[in-house]
Amino acid sequence: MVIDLRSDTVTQPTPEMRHAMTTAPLGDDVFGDDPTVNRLEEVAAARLGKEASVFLPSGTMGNLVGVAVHARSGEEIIADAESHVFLYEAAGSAAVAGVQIRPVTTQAGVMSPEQVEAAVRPRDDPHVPLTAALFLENTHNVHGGVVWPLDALRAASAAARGQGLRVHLDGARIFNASVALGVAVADVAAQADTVTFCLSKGLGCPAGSLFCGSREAVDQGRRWRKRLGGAMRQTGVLAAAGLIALDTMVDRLAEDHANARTLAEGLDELPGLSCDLTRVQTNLVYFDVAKGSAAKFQDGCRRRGLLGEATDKHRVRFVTHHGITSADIQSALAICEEVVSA
Ligand code: TLP
Repeated sequence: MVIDLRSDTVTQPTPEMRHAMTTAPLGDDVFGDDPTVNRLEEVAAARLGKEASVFLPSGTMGNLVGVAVHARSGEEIIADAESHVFLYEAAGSAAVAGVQIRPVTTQAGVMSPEQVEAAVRPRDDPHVPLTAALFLENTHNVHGGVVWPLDALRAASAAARGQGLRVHLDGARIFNASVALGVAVADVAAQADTVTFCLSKGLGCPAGSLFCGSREAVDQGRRWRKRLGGAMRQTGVLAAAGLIALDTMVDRLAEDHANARTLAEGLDELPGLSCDLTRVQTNLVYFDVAKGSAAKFQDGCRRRGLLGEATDKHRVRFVTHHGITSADIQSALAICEEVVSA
C-alpha cells in the first residue's frame, strides 16, 4: 500500500463519477452540442457568480487563455514571483501569447495594493511595455497553500482596477480557499474579472478546468481554446465527473485541510524537520529538511511506501486529498520518523 502525497492531482474518480461518465448524454462539443459540457459550463459559471464559462483540458491552458484574453503581444502582466503562471507553465505566456510577466516578490503570496501600483508601468513612457492585467493565485501553491484574506484580495484587485488593469485569478484550488474561509466561492471569484479553476485537483476528477468570466471574455477564451488545440468532442464523459465533483466533493475539502494540519504539526515535531505552521491553511504542507537533501528524504520515504515531492534543495511538499485518510496521516508520520532517525 503506497501513501501518495505527491499532489491532489493523483486522486481517482469516485464510483459516482465513474457511473456518471458512462451514462452521460454526449454530443460534439465543438459544434456546441454536448449537453453535459453545456450543463457543466452553466453550473460552473453560476457557482462562481460569472456570466459564462468554458471547459478546458487543464489549469495551465486556463491561465494561458487568461493571459491571451487580457493582454496583447508586447504587453505585460503582473504576477507573484512564486506564481504557477510564472514558474511552471513552460513560459506559455511568452511563447504563445507574446506576453511578458513582471514578477513581484511578496510576503507569503499576498500582494499589497502598493506593490500592485508600483508594478504598473507608466503609460506615457515608450521604453516600457503596457501593463494589461494583474494575475493572482488563490490558494497560493508555492507559498504553502495559503489563502488570501478576502480584504487583501479586494484591496489588490481594487488597486489593479484603479489603474485600468484587468484581474485574472488562478483559482486552481479556489474551492480550498472558499472552504477555508467559510465563504461562498463566488465571494472569492468576485474579486477577479476571470477565474480559472481545476476539477482535477482536490475535487477528484480525471481532467478538466473551467475558465469563467463575462460572456465576452469567455467567447474570446473559446476561440483561444480552439487555437491552442484544446477543443474536444464528446467531452461530456469528463464534464459528467465535473458535475458530480461540484455537488459532492467541495465540502469534504475541510477533511483534507484537517489532515494537512495534523500532518504538519507532526512533522514539525520530528527532529530535523520544520514546518511553518502559519502557512498550513489548506491541503498543502511544505516543510524543510535540515540534515541532508530533500531529495534524499524523499527517496527514504519512497522506499518505505510514502510518496512526496522535493520542491527545492531542502524543501519537501506533501499534499492531502480524497484518497488519504487520517490513518494514512499517522502512517506517513511514522515513516517520516523512521527516515529522519535512519
Ligand atoms: N499544479 C501542480 C504542479 O504543476 C505543480 C501541483 O501538483 O500542484 N495553477 C496552480 C496554482 C497549480 O498548482 C497548478 C498545478 C496549475 C495552475 C496547473 O494545472 P494543470 O496541472 O491542470 O495544468
